[in-house]
Order: sequence, then C-alpha cells, then structure tokens
Amino acid sequence: MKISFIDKKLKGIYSKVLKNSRLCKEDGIYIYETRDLIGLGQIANTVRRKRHGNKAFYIYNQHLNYTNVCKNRCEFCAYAKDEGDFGAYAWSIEEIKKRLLERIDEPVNELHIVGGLNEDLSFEYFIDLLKTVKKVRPKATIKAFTCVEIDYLSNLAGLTIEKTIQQLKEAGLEMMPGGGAEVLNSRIHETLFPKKIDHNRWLKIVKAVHKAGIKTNATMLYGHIETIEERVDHLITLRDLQDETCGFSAFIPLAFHSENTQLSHLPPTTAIDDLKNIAAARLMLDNFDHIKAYWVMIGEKLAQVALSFGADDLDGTIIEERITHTAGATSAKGLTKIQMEKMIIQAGFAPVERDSFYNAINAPINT
Ligand code: V47
Ligand code: SF4
Repeated sequence: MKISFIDKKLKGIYSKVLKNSRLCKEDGIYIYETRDLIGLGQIANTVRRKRHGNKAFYIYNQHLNYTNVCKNRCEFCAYAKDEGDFGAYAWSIEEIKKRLLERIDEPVNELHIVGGLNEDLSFEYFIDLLKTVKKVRPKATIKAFTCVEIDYLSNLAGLTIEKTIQQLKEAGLEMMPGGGAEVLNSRIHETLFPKKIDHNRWLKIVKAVHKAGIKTNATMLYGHIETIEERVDHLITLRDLQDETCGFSAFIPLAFHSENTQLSHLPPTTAIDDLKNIAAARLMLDNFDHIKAYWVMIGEKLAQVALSFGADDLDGTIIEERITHTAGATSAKGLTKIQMEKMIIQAGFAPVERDSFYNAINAPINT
C-alpha cells in the first residue's frame, strides 16, 4: 500500500517493514520521535493486518487479586498495602471459591490471578489456590503469577525456580501474565522498585518458565521516569529473548496511572504516547504474534483507535480490575461480551472471542 508520509523519514522504516527487515534501535527511537502519528499508525496497521487481517481478539476472563499486602512497595504502585493498614486484605481459599461461584454461570475462559508478596501466605496456600480454582472451573485456563511471585514462591518453598514452576504446573498453572518487568533497566529498578527482583532475575525466571513449556506475556510500564531509549532497549531485550525461547504470547504496553502513588506529581500519559507505544511494540516486536491494547489503562475509546495502530487484542471482559483503578483509572471495572464486541465492530474490525492460547471460541453472544 502506498502511504503519503508527512514525515519523509518514516519512508525508510516503511520500506524495511515491507521487506520484513528487522528494525534497529535508531528506528525504534525514531518511532517515538516522529510527529507524523498517522503515517506511523499506517505502517503499524500494515503489519497488524498482514498478521491478523480484520480480526480483533478478546477473551471472557475474570481477575482474582488474592491479596494487596505486599512487602515490595514499589513507588508506582497504589494497590499495595502493609499488613494492618486500612483496606489491607488476603482472601482465604474459601473466599476465592465464593468469588468463582458468584460467576459460575458466566462463560469465563481464563482466570487471571496475581497478588502482592504477602508474608502471611504459605507455599501450600498457592498450591491449594490453584487446585481449588481448577476444581471449581475445570475448563478455564489458569493464567497466574508474575515472575516476581515465582521468585518469591521459590524462596518461600526453599525450592529451585525449576522445581517451583513444576509444582505450580502440577497444581494447575497453565500460563503466566506479563507483569513485573516494568522497564528492564537497572537505573529505573534502583529508583522505583529497588525491593523487587531486577531485570536480570526477571529474564532468568521467564526463560525457565518458557523452558518448562509455559507461555507468558510481557509488558512495559511507561509514562513515569523512563527515557525513550530505555523503552526501546526494553523492547529489543524482549525481542532477543523471544528469538531464543519463542515463549511470549502477547506484549502489553501499560500506561502509568499516578494517583495514590508516590509519583502522584506525574501527569497521565497522552493519547499520542499511548498510540506510539502500541505502534512501537507492533513494529519492533516482529517475533511477537499479539499486541494488546489494555482498555483498562488507556480507556475504551482509545483502545478502539489502537486497533488501527498495531493492536490486535483488547484483553478481556475482566470485571473487578483493582490494580489500575486504585491508581485512578476511570475506565469501566469490567465489560460485557456485547460491549466488547460492539467496541470492536464500531472500530471497523471483526471480533473473535478467544481462549488463552488464541484459539477462536464460537460462543453465542448471550451475556
Ligand atoms: O506489573 C502497577 C502495573 C502490572 C500501576 O499479561 C501499574 O495479559 C499502571 O501485568 N499504573 C500488573 N500500571 C498488570 C499486568 C497485566 C495486565 C493485563 C493483562 C496482562 C497480561 C498483564 O500493572 C504490574 C505493573 O507493571 N502497574 N501499578 C499503576 N499505578
Ligand atoms: Fe507489590 Fe506488585 Fe505493587 Fe510492586 S507492583 S508493590 S510487587 S503489588
């Protein structure tokens, strides 16, 4: 397709994309620097349509955040509390069961389970949690725990990372979400989340998880203190690892929300930056199948636009999102299947309800 670029420098990136040549670091930086947003969007849309045509995926999922007590207290996190703080909680296995049963009549396909590092919970609790969830919802995929939790659980159990993953897998773990990496960079790690595992450890754990046959997603938290160069380095590090393991399923840029955090002086991300992050991900991550526009963080309206800027997936119905809403997100807490499909159709795409592994599900719309 011929594109008339306002920024002629984008022609070089487009011609590389058309030749399936890998983009370099300088290209990645330029993607963020260009002021020709529409030109950039058209390049990303070309790649997106080549991979997925007119399809836009979503999943019927349920989030379970089992505790908000966390010893890490990352500066960007509004969700975490100390034990005994007002609003601090940890769900018992019975409570988790109750929450699953409350929605048992809905066609939930995936359970997205993450929480804080709560020193009151034992390794047995996590095994019990996975087994209970599998028993109550045998057909839904359990997508649970970030590499941060895996590292914590291995210390708690006194097991190697490999043995920890094995035990969790035997109890029902089937996939892992992409959180916890934030930005793979030691300056940002030391400044914003020094108590959490660093990027070397995150990469080591994710490699072990992929080796164990478990697919994961990857994320990047943007819009705080990171530089453009650090964003691009993050994407290239993920791309290099994907070349090695092929274990990543989707990439999700996460827009920082500062309310109720130690960084509350920072402004929200702009629509331009949100769309550039989607396009940068689609163009730099040439070995990732899927790029998610996480509507919870960028809002339903911009997520619709993001489908024409490189994204092919809107994540899911969710219900009861807690992490971003504690940090001031104004998006809905959840959407129905009809709302998800309407959003996609109005954006000019064909909705495809999927399972966790991107297999299409032909369920009728009845919720
Ligand atoms: O790791 C924490 C981020 C992540 C804030 O894999 C914040 O399918 C914005 O990883 N503002 C957890 N972001 C969420 C996550 C995720 C979400 C949806 C789908 C998937 C998937 C993964 O949320 C954390 C952190 O990077 N986060 N605080 C905040 N104030
Ligand atoms: Fe804990 Fe995760 Fe929040 Fe950091 S981002 S304080 S690890 S819950």
